[in-house]
Amino acid sequence: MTTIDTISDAPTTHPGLLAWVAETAARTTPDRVVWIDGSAAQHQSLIDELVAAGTFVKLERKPNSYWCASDPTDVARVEDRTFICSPDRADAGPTNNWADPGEMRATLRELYRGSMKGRTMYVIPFVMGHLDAEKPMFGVEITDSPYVVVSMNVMAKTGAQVLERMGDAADYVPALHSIGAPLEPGQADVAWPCNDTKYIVQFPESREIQSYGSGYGGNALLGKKCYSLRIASVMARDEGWLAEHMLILKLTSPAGTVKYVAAAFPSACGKTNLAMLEPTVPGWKVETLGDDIAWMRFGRDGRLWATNPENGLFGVAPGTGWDTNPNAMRAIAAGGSVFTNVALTDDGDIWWEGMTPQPPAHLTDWHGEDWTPDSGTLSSHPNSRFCTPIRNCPILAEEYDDPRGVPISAILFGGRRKTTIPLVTESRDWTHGTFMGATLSSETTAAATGAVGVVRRDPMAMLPFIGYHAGDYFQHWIDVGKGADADKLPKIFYVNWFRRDADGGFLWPGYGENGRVLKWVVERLEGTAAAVETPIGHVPAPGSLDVDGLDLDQEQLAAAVRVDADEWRAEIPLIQEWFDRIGPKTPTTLLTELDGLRARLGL
Ligand code: GTP
Ligand code: SPV
Ligand code: MN
Repeated sequence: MTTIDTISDAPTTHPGLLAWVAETAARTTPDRVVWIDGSAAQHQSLIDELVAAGTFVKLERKPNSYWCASDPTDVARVEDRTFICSPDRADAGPTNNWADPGEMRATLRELYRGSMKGRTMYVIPFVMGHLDAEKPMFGVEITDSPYVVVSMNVMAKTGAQVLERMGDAADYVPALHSIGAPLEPGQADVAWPCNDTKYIVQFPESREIQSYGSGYGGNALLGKKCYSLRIASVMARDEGWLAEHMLILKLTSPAGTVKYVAAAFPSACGKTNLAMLEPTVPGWKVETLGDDIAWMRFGRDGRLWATNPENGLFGVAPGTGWDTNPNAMRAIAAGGSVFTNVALTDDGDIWWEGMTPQPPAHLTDWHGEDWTPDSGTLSSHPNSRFCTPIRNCPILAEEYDDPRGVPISAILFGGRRKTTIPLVTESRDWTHGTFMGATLSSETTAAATGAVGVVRRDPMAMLPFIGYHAGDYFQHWIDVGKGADADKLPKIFYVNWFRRDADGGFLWPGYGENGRVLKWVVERLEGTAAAVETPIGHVPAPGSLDVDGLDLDQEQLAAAVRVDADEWRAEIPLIQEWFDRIGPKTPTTLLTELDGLRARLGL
């Protein structure tokens, strides 16, 4: 093996970065090192290589777009293989996997030894958020996966512009990724190389990320969940801001009043759909700022301002159709997308369950097998994804590119619950809203490996993404509220689009009709909509939710918004159990909220 000269060809003189790249190349022993420059030409040449390797299939029916199937074992985030390696185990808290950082580093060091043999090591300088932010959030991902490079080029700002801005001294988050599939000389490659051993590791104190064995989404595109949520949540705690699993949307009323709303729903529970909503209520308009991550800081005006650190959409494919999310359909039609684990049509397009009411007569499914509507299997994996530049979104708000972000008026928390949780509930104040977020529950989805449909607490939709102790995270939310002017804080609401009737059908039609709930939220902010006080908060008074033109009988609507005291009484022990699990760090204010709820329910 020859030693690669990583220094003389490098497009930077940043000494720390050069040292890290040299050290990583020496350990992982790739055949060559390529610096990502962010150019269209380099992006295209990587795509061409992926096509030649059989990883990508060029789509005939979408401009510059590609189909790709992962290894069937590498289809989602692996929460059981995700670690928060703080020096003190207590700092990771009861909701994260922990390992001693020294031991974890040693384990990974061995795994990375020679792990890029026969492959190219790519160095991706990137920035999450604005390049012209007061303190740009730099990262550098090293990876041996060209799929990851192409996806990172879509999801973040990458390349020469970032290196230039970093100069010789900027701090950055080093994010090392290897698929763990070295190639011996002459060994044939596979379309999706990966390793059965997987580690997704955050070192929060030193702001480092190391990932091994998976090429998929949040496991491998390290700027996304690993940096912008797990590491950033720790930065946010230290610096007094919030890094959240939230969409950001701009809502304009028929009168022209603009409100910005952020909403946290767990993975595969509706953020992308709400962010791109086409409201059915006449005159209301939604524009998109972000569909997955919000960073929120207080402005000089005392309001909470949100930015979306991402540059692309990594959206759930199934269920996305012209009737549910036409703006996502337009975004993917505009080109420049990578589709992973969806089905291929015979004429070189993509399809997935829910795209059209009638499936095509024949498809190639995500396993590469022939598929017909009679196959009795899903053509696309439930967590199949489209990766698309956010600029493709036809309703992208002009403020998207403003480094200051937008001032948030309302925060929605929501989950996927068949029972108990009403369509919409308004909190009394920030602390009560924090209680709603802290006790948020949802049925698990295919976005992570493991059982689907199991109810679990997913606080602020951040369970898999809080980079520290969940009790401290709750306290941070409370402190953020305490330090602020109450009148300027966003109002907090709890929503549930997924309540079911006795036959298992959705009580609420969802999607574009959710604009009716947004309208009620705005009218509550403005003090014009009526609400009923209940033990759990304020819910729409009869007649206050605009259901004009909606084909929904009164009984069904009542069932969607109903607060069922028995269901809530059954929920109390689950909340208690959850706080017991969080332990002594559960803020007393949240325990007091729980006591209050108990009393109001007559317990
Ligand atoms: P992540 O990207 O994993 O964080 O997911 P997300 O929160 O952005 O979820 P997304 O909007 O992609 O929706 C996930 C699934 O929920 C899709 O299959 C949607 O079709 C479905 N969904 C979204 N909104 C609604 C709704 O209002 N009602 C119903 N019934 N389903 C919805
Ligand atoms: C999620 O699971 O919340 C996602 C997809 O947004 S991933 O990038 O894989 O984390
Ligand atoms: Mn997400």
